[in-house]
Amino acid sequence: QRTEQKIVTNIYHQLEEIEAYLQELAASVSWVSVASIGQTSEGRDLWVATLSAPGGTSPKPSVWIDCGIHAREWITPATCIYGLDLLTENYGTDPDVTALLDKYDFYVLTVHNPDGYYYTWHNDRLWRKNRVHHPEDACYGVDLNRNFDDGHWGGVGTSDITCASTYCGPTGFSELESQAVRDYTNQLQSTNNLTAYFTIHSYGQMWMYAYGWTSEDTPHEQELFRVSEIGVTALRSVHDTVYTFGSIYDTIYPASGVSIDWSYSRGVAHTYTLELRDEGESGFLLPPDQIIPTAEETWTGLIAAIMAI
Ligand code: ING
Ligand code: ZN
Repeated sequence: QRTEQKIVTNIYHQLEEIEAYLQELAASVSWVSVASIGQTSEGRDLWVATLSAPGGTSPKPSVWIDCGIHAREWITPATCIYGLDLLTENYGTDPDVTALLDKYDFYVLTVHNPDGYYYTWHNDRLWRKNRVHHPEDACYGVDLNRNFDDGHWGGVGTSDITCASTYCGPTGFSELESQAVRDYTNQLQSTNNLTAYFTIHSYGQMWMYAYGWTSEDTPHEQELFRVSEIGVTALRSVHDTVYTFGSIYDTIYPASGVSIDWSYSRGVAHTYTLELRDEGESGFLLPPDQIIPTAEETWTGLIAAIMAI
C-alpha cells in the first residue's frame, strides 16, 4: 500500500513535479523502478519508469511507451502519468490491469524531450523541438520525430533548415534524446522481447502506424489495421471520442525519420503513434479539465490494443 499520489489532477505539471512524482512512485511500489537512460544537451535526465509486476513469467515481454517527444504537446506527459498511476494503483484488483501486467513489463518515458518541455513552461508555450544548438546551425532545436534514421532520414516531410519546426538535424540520430531511445529500446528488443512500441503526440485524434515515408503498405498492414481498430473502438466507448486510423502517410501526412518508422524497420511490427485530443478547437492548449477524460479513454484504448496483440 503506498501513499496517495496527488499528481493525477486537472492541472498540467512542471518538469520538476513530474520528476519528483516518478521518484516517489519508485520509492513506494516495490515492482517499479526509475532510471535515467541518458541526458539531454542541457543536462537533463531521460527518466524511464519500469513496471515489472510480481505475477506472470519473468522476464516478461516488454511494451515501450513514450510521451512528450514534442515539447508543446502537454496532454501527452499528463497521459503517461495517468497511466503509471492507473497501472500501479489497480494491479491486483482490476482484472484487466492485472492480466496486462502479468503478461507484459512496461517501460514508460514520460518526457522524451525535457529541455523542450521546460522551455514551453518558461519561454515559449508553443515550442516543439529539443533545445540543442549545433555549432554550424543558425537556430536552436531539432525535431526529434524527424531525427530517427530508418534509411529514409531527411526525406519527405522534413526540413534541413535549422530554424524550421521540422528540422531533421545535421545527421540521422544526431540527438542525444533519439540516441538514448534507440539504444535503450534496441536493448529491450534483444533481452526483453520488445512486443509493442507506442509514441504519443497531440493533437488530431488519430491512431497510426508505419509508414510515414511512403504510401505503400507495410507487410503487416492487416494486422496493424486490426489492432488499431480494436484500440480506437475501445477508446471511443469511454467518452465517444472519435479517432481515425491508418498509416501515417495516409492518415496525417508524409513524414520521414519518424520514430515509428525506425522502430518498425528494426523489427517491432506493433509500433503505433497516437494523436490525442482534440481536433483543433484548442489544439496544443487543451484545457486542463480534459486531462482526465483524455487519459481515461487513451488508456482504455491502449490496454485493449495491447491485449489484442
Ligand atoms: N504530429 C506528428 C509529427 O511528428 C507524426 C505526426 C507522428 C508523424 C508520428 C509521423 C510519426 O509531425 C505532431 N502533432 O507532432
Ligand atoms: Zn508531436
